[in-house]
Amino acid sequence: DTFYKTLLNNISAKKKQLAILIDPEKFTNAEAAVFLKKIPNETTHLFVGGSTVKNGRTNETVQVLKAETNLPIFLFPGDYSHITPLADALLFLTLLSGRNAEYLVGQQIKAISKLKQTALQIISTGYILIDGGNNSAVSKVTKTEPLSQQNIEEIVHTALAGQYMGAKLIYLEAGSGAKFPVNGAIISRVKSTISIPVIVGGGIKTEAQKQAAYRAGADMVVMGTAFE
Ligand code: 1GP
Repeated sequence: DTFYKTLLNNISAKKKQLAILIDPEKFTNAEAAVFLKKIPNETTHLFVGGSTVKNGRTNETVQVLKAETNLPIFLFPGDYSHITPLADALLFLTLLSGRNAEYLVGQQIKAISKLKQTALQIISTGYILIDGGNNSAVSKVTKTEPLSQQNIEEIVHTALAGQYMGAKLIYLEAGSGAKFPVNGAIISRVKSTISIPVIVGGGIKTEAQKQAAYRAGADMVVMGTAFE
């Protein structure tokens, strides 16, 4: 679990972490080197994933990226079929905001036969979908409703339940391309309540939005659309 330990060490050292999310469906192999030059210098992680990715495309994307960068590559799968052994770690997501058993535990069980053949470091992640003002792909694919940004208590309780269930990370997700990101009041309440790292993503497009998320307590910010 060296990648998780590094993440915790960064937090102890007060180093804010930035993951750039690459959606294999929107990524051109030939432009990998150019893409990697464009992303911010302070990038600490690459996440690879999307809600709908064609068979084999994640594998190919990770392979191309691996040849060009030493940044750790974390899988952020929309479906168990996206898992590839070529990445470094897997965010083993459970969609705690929803009540669809398939995304709470079904996909996770389907993933096991793939994981047996890999050395992927597996990081249990409580994934909480929060309303970002658009009909997110996550919501459509999983057939679940996001939690309202007004209902901070529900979000905080969901995050703490995730921690008690054994999650090593909590991911507050407004959905890719969200109109508005998870607000700072939510991030800071979650951060002050739980004792595991908080990742925040969805709709963060500007430096100011990124800094606001960090100030509120995000240990890691995820940006995708801004660099597509
Ligand atoms: C989506 O949190 C990520 O799963 C990133 O969202 O594409 O809006 O940056 P954006």
